[in-house]
Amino acid sequence: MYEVNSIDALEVLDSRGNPTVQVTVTTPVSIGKASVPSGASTGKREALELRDDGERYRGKGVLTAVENIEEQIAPMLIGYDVRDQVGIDKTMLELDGTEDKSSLGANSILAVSLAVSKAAAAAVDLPLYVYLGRPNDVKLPVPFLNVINGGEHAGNDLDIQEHMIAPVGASNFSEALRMGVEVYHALGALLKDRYGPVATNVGDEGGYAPPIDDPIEPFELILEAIDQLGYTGEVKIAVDTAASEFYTDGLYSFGGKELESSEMVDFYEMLIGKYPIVSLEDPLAEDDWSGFKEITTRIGEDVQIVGDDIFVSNPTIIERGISEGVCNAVLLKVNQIGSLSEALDAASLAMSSGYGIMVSHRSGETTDDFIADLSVALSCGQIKSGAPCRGERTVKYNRLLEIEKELGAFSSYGLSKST
Ligand code: 2PG
Ligand code: MG
Repeated sequence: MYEVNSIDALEVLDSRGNPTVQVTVTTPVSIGKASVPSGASTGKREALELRDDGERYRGKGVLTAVENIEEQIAPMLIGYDVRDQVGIDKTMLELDGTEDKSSLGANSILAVSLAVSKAAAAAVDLPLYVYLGRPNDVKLPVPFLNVINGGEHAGNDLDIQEHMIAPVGASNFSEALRMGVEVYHALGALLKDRYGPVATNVGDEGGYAPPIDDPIEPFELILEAIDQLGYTGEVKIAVDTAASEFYTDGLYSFGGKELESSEMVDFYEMLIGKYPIVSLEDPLAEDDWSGFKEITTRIGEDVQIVGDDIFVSNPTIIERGISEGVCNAVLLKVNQIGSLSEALDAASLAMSSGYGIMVSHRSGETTDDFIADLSVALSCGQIKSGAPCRGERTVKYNRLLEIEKELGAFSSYGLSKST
């Protein structure tokens, strides 16, 4: 009843019009379908996303990954019990045999891994967030909504990649989403008023991409939108700088200047003093471990410092971070590590060490809503899935609305205790 009957793979498109892998796993009683996302500002140590190269789809095709699933992974897994997630993932990792999953491709392995978990949840007739989670502790996450895009995700001159709002003062998820959406639209009106309609064009993650280059201006605009609606103190601000993207030879090319690591930390110290900022992700570059250590020591008590490119959701690297006192939270992206079991290991490690966890989408997404259930299963209290705009982003937030309704009085909302 629970054995894998078939595994089918298909090349489909992501939100940027690039190919990605979709997998359907069937058992005699269930179907699980999953597709994998893809990043633009990727960490160097992420598991390898296998692309075909050549002319087709400008080298971005994934037919080799599809073939690897159908010809190597599927024959190996037919007959396995889908409830044995760890065993299935381990079998795929052994078949791949490389550190970075470069033989089969992390996109092949992850697509199967996620589809297996969905087929298992359906087979035992449980919602995915219950199947993956802890039934006596269900928390709906604070949505970190990306409202202004920059960096690699937008065609403007902002160096900071993501300016987000976090409705931490809401009493439940649906209220948080509503408040966030209202701020998003108020901000859109402000931008249109000040810079013309072109300023409301959106970037890869659905946040506005206005023609601004001053790194401070987005914070002023966001704060104005929050205050205008009377949400002062209830809706806070968060940042993903993605600083690896502008770091060369030990210097940060930021806001038209060349800054040393500690000058970047000075900038953040000023920023958190002036604006209601609760979280700073990748404030420094992935190779600047001493800078990360400095920022965690200097302001880690006052603000969440999230490691994305520096940790790449990899338990071994997170372990090093924990032992060196680097960051106090982990960004969790399932495709950075390439299998569900390893992503869950990364989450357990972070949790047991008092580190926060923010479950995250990628800038190239699909309409798969897996991460919504994952965030509730982990009860980690935080998710970022881009702006409340564009279907591949809102599908995750909409799934959380469904989960909240389903849980009724059994759910709680908000940041977890460690954050
Ligand atoms: C990030 C992500 C998602 P990308 O840096 O956190 O917002 O971007 O998927 O391009 O790495
Ligand atoms: Mg990031």
